[in-house]
Amino acid sequence: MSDVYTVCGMCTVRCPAKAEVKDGKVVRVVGSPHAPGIKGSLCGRGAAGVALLNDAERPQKPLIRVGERGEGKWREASWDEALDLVAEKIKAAQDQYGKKTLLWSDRGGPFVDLFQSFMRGMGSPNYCNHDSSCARNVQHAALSLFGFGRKDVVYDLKNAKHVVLQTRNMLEAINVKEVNDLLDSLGAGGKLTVIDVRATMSSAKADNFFLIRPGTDYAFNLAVVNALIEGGLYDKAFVERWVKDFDALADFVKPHTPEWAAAECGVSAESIRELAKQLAEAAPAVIWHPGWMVARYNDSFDVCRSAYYINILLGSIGAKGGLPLITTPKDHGKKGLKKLVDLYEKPKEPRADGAGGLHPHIDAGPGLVNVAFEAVETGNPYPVKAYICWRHDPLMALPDPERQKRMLSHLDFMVAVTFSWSDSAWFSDVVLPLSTYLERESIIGQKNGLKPQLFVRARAQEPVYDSKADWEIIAGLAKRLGLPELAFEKVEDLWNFQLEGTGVTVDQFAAKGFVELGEKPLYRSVEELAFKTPSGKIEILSERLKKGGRDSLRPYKSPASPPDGKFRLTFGRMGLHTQGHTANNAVLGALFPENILWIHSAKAAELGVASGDYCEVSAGGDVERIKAFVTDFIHPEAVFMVHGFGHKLPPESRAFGKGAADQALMVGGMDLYCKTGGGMKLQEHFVAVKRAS
Ligand SMILES: Nc1nc2c(c(=O)[nH]1)N[C@H]1C(S)=C(S)[C@@H](COP(=O)(O)OP(=O)(O)OC[C@H]3O[C@@H](n4cnc5c(=O)[nH]c(N)nc54)[C@H](O)[C@@H]3O)O[C@H]1N2
Ligand SMILES: Nc1nc2c(c(=O)[nH]1)N[C@H]1C(S)=C(S)[C@@H](COP(=O)(O)OP(=O)(O)OC[C@H]3O[C@@H](n4cnc5c(=O)[nH]c(N)nc54)[C@H](O)[C@@H]3O)O[C@H]1N2
Ligand code: SF4
Ligand SMILES: [Mo]
Repeated sequence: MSDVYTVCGMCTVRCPAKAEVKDGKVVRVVGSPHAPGIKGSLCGRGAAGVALLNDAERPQKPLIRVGERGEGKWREASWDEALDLVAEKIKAAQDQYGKKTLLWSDRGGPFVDLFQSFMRGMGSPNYCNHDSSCARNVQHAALSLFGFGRKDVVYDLKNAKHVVLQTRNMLEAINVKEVNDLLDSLGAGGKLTVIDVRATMSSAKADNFFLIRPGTDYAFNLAVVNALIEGGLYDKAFVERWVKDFDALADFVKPHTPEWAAAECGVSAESIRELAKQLAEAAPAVIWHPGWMVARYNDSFDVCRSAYYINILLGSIGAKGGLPLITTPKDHGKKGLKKLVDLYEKPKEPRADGAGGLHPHIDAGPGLVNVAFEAVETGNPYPVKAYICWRHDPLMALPDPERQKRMLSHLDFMVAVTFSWSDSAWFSDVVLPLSTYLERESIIGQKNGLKPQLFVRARAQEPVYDSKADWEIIAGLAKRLGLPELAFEKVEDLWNFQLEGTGVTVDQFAAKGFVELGEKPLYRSVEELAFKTPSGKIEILSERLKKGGRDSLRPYKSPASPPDGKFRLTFGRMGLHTQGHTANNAVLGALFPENILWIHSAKAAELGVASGDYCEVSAGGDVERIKAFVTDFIHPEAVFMVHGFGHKLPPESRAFGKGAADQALMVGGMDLYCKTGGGMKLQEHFVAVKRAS
């Protein structure tokens, strides 16, 4: 038996892991014993990763479409033939429509440097990731206030004295280190407040739990800001030194008293005031989590901004136990990775989605993939004809798959790179099978926390099927498309390129899978912490938003209650599944085979629905079948389901037909996104529910 230190790949968090290998096969995967926050254990999904390896229900060879798009008729091809075809199609589209006609989308994360450099090399500005359906609103909220992004601060959960989770279910929407750190803080006497539309594992551990009316979080937060300011409970020294336009905020929240919010949210005014008091007592070691999956409402961007106002007023920005600033290798006297993306010049042409150009307040980095799809459909601002869909399943992850298929039908060519079947791969012209994370290496990633580190995924065993690693596929394409710089023959050559100048060598990763670039966690003092805004301060009235013609302090608008007989569709995670790609996992699917519909007991009684009954949930012509879970612990206006079910792909026999697809009920959802924050509005949909016959 031997150990290979690697990185879990069962979700996007990528926890440090150890694969135990016997006779060249991985037999077990556990958490890295060397990473303190991991404590040697992965989550259930991580532990089930081995089931992926021998799963015959994943694409095993490159496939080329022979029937109509989406019909599911394929022929197997060699890698040479498939890569030749992909290169030829990309070239043909670029010859006809120009370089910028090439679109890319992926799932973001620490290993995208390779992909971004490929797109730069190809001369197209249209690199996108999934984030308009995830964290764009919170990213733009951070950019607007601080001038830096959401990941430039750390959530110092371990040292926090009071954590507030709002639209966050940390104990089920798992990041192993975060979960461990939160539990450590609670063990040491820290307080937890949870604000949700239903009870969760997180609320079960909470000191305060507020079950609020769906979509009223902005009102709740404005009332907390009001209570902090009017009650003189805020950190005056911090505000004086670091906050520009505090008076504008104080004026703005004047009418938004806890009494006012009580009527909106269904939470008593006293409990809002009491919460403000508790937070002030724990300040600055307070984290009001600004959110992660915040592509939900018309005003989700304002919710994120207002969560940051509270952290600002409590002085927790830059504070230990609050939201301290990340450090870079430079802060520790070291040098970071050499970037592949710097191999090529940034394409000068404007992005098809307008990010950073037509819409200057929108971060051009990952753009807005849903808006790029509009360009595919309309040819505006220019034709987008070739699409590389890499580790992304938009037909599951963006709303209204039928509409998306109509949009994507305007493409000349689409290729999916994936390790599992997905609706989007099924709709492509070519499917390139990626090796599972246990069978492939990654490029080296850099994590800039309190103590920065470099980390890498090692190959724990050879591929079971005819699949390849990301870097091998990119190298194959690069060779064919005139980018010799990316046509690495060996992964060590790629790693050595990245490590140049860092003083770190490839062999140093074997012992732990990561190399730390600092002696100890570094808390930079607020004085060193330069806000990257024009004024160098936290800007309540944002110059960045003004440039895009957007207001900073937007009035609260009460969300519509569902029309009679309808419910607001809400969704989220559970501990044993990742998005849409684990429903067919042999182990995880057996443990939790289908999602269920949470519905309030009073409403269920009106509909004659009992727990365990099958229901039909419908909207805009789509009908989904799902089992009911009747409970008092959800707001009566909402129904809730875990995302990622309702698969209907023939090769996925275990997941086929089980549960409901929330995204299919979001008919018209491709047109709903926040023009200020960039996030989609996935919870602005009402559904009808009835007992299935
Ligand atoms: N097990 C597991 N863990 C994961 C993932 C996974 O797929 N599976 N995915 C990862 C990813 S990509 C992300 S983005 C994160 C997401 O992490 P989270 O955002 O924490 O997870 P969710 O479950 O999507 O949503 C959290 C909660 O928001 C609640 N909610 C819905 N509407 C409202 C509302 O109007 N107000 C309030 N206050 N609450 C509301 C839901 O009931 C849910 O409990 O999880 C990450 N971790
Ligand atoms: N209706 C609705 N829509 C949602 C959500 C929701 O809760 N409800 N959640 C939103 C959120 S928070 C997010 S983050 C997105 C997620 O959306 P996606 O990013 O699309 O989700 P994943 O399932 O993580 O990955 C997509 C595909 O990539 C493949 N894959 C997974 N890992 C890898 C890998 O390492 N490499 C490669 N090449 N392929 C891989 C999977 O097999 C899967 O087919 O969806 C968003 N959309
Ligand atoms: S949170 Fe779980 S599935 Fe995600 S990387 Fe960590 S162990 Fe793997
Ligand atoms: Mo996400």
